Amino acid sequence: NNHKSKVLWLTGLSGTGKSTLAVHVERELHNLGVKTYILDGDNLRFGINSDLRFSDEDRKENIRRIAEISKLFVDAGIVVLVAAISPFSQDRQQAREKLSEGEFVEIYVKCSLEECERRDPKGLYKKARAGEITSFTGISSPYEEPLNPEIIVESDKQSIEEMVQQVLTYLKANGLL
Ligand code: GGZ
Repeated sequence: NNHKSKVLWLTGLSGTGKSTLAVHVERELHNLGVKTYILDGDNLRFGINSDLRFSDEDRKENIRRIAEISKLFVDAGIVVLVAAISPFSQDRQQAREKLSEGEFVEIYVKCSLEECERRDPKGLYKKARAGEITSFTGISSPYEEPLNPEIIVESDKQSIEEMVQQVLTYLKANGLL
């Protein structure tokens, strides 16, 4: 087992740039010769999680499965980047507890709701405001902010390069790279 394998768990509202940050961090890790795999909540919902919707229960099950899959990849010696809203503290905590100490790095990709709504890349906030989508995170479904994440990046204040460097600096400083 590669001692460097771990999960970088990106949590935050829809439209904060979790997936984008995951792709950019992955690129840097590749350059350092690190094997990685991205588990994107939105993508997994087309395959393994296609039976799940957005009720609290389904989100809980979504996160449980993503955490279990992450663990398999970590066992295989791979650095996993998870990009999922993962709105509930308890579910993120349970994901953390499936892994060993230091193997779970929670990254809060923070961004104001106003800015996420302004970006609205898929028009989902607009639909949520119009009531065409129910249980939408930040509008009609809760997002519980991480109280003690390993890393907080602010995508409405920092550039993508700054956020990537912050993540890499954290990993190096903590002997995880
Ligand atoms: C939140 C929704 C919803 C509702 C569709 N609430 O920004 P996106 O579009 O590309 O990614 C979001 C994705 C959220 O899936 P996750 O698996 O990450 O969610 S969770 O961790 O809460 O289980 C969003 C889209 O799905 N989407 N409907 N109602 N996001």
